[in-house]
Amino acid sequence: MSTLAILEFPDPRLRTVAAPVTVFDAELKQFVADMYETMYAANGVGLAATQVNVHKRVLVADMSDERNQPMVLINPEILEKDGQQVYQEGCLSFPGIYADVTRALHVKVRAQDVDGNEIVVEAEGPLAVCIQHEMDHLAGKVFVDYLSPLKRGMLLKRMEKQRKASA
Ligand code: GNR
Ligand code: NI
Repeated sequence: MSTLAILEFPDPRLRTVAAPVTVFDAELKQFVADMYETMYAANGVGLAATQVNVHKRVLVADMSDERNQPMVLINPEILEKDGQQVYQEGCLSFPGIYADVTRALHVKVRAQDVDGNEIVVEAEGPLAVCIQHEMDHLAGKVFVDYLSPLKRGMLLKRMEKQRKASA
C-alpha cells in the first residue's frame, strides 16, 4: 500500500472528467487500497480518484467516527435525489478553507463494488453531502464552484495567503 499525492487547487488536472471503470482486476483493488490509505492519512471523510490524478470513476468515503467503515463506489450514478441541506464543506484539494454549500438532503446512488457487482446506496445528511462532493470531483467540479464569485475570490485569496505563510 502507499499514500498518493493529492492535487491542490488551482491544479488544472482537478477539472478532468473521469472515465468509467471497465476492468475490475487486482490493479483496481490495489488502487482502492491506496485511496483508503491516502484518505485516512489525510484525515479526510472522502476522496475521489481525480484528486490523486487518476481519472477513473472511483470514490471512497468513511463518515464514521471510528474510521472503520470504508465505502467504495465505482461508476456511481445518482438515481434519485430530494430535499435540501446546507453543510459546511472542506476539501483536501483546498487546504484550510471551508464554506457552506447547498445540496440534496437525500440521494439514492447506483454504483459497483471492487468486484464489479452492482450496489445501491441510499444516503442522507453528511454522507449524502460527501457522496455528492466526491461525484462532483469525478465530473471535474469542486465545491467552490457553488459560491458567489465574491465569496470564492475571498476564500481563494485566503488559501493563497496561508500557502505562502507556510511555505
Ligand atoms: O475530508 C473532507 N471533508 C468534507 C467535509 C465536508 C464536506 C465534504 C468533505 S469531503 C473532504 C475530503 C475531500 O476533499 N473529498 O473530495
Ligand atoms: Ni474534495
